[in-house]
Amino acid sequence: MDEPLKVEAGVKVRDHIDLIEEPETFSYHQFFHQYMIGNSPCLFSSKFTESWGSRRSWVSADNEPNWNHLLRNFGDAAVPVANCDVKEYNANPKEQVPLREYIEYWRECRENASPSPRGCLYMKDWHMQREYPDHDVYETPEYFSSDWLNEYWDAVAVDDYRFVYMGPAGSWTPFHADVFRSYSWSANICGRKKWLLFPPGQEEHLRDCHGNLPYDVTSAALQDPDLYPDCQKCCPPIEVTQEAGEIIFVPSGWHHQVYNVIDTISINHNWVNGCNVAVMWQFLQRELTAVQQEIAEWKDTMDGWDLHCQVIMKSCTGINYREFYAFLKMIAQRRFEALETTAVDVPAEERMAPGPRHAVFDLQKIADVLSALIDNGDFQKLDVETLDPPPKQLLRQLKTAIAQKSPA
Ligand SMILES: O=C(O)CCC(=O)C(=O)O
Ligand SMILES: [Fe+2]
Repeated sequence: MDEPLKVEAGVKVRDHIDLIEEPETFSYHQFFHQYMIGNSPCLFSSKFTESWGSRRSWVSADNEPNWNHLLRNFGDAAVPVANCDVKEYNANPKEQVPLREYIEYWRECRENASPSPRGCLYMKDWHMQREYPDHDVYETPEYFSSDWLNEYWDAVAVDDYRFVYMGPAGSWTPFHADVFRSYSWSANICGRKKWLLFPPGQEEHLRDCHGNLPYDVTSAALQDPDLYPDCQKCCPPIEVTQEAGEIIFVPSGWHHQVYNVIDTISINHNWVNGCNVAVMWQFLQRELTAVQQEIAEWKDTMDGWDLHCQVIMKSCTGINYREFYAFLKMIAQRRFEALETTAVDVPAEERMAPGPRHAVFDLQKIADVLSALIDNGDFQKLDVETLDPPPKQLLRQLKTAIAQKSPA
């Protein structure tokens, strides 16, 4: 079926989602409103990655991974490798191996053209950027630059949400939604991926008779109404093919399953900002509820049950309510500082540009979520007056700054 042409210059529809073709004519403002606020997926053409070092040095003339370059530069790095043939809960078990060893395996797979006895191995979630910050590999496009998640984790700890993936044809990532229900962008350095995307809420129809989400949405078991009673209600996924050099934007809370159609290397970031921090907060509340249900039987007999729930939440989810407060506080304080050095009389269309001009919008979104946090009964049980500053004081500061800096 022919897909309609979009009216906007430089935007086409391909595989039912927008393909943004021209960096020159696509503004941050457009991405902000249409895709981040709209929570709608899109693809960016390979023109957006043309200047990246990795698009040249990580790829050989025949568009295959440049093994020798990778070995020379990163051969000793310890990288996480998942076994796609083994299901552990709803993911694959991982082990750390030197990249050199993984590339050896990959080359053997190709030469033998038959499945390896070691299974289908997929190198994923390697924090390459953190380990090799000085290599000229890629630049984060401006569209994805309002990134509170990496801003916070860079500042407080040795952690980040910037990853490299490499895998042979047939390697894949099981059905999931991203950490904290963040956005993700993923750029193919070489290769081709097939994405199955489900709008938020559709996954509810994919729960089995015990309430669990599937590991593989293409499994024949989903057609069995005794096992998956609501599966027929689920809309078919949006199936997107992403070619070399293209970047896909996966919005918040969209479940997805991903295949490497041919040998593929990709770079991906997860990020949260003022457009989806409320989605993250909703997710954290659901995570806490799940922990509370899990240990409900000890609620009346255990000292410090609420604190205990927070400890479990931190270990399962990676963050708890106090840390979420610390996250909001740090971003707020950085925006206060930015505003002290920025003029406010900028034209409206520039106010949403990345950087400090985003600050008033960011403060407003932090204030909205902080109000909800302050009103939350589970948060109130956590000795919040000992936080520095106490949450209500931070909220007052936010409101004052917003009132002063908002254009009349
Ligand atoms: O490329 C993959 O295998 C998975 C990537 C993914 O899930 C993401 O970027 O959110
Ligand atoms: Fe993902």
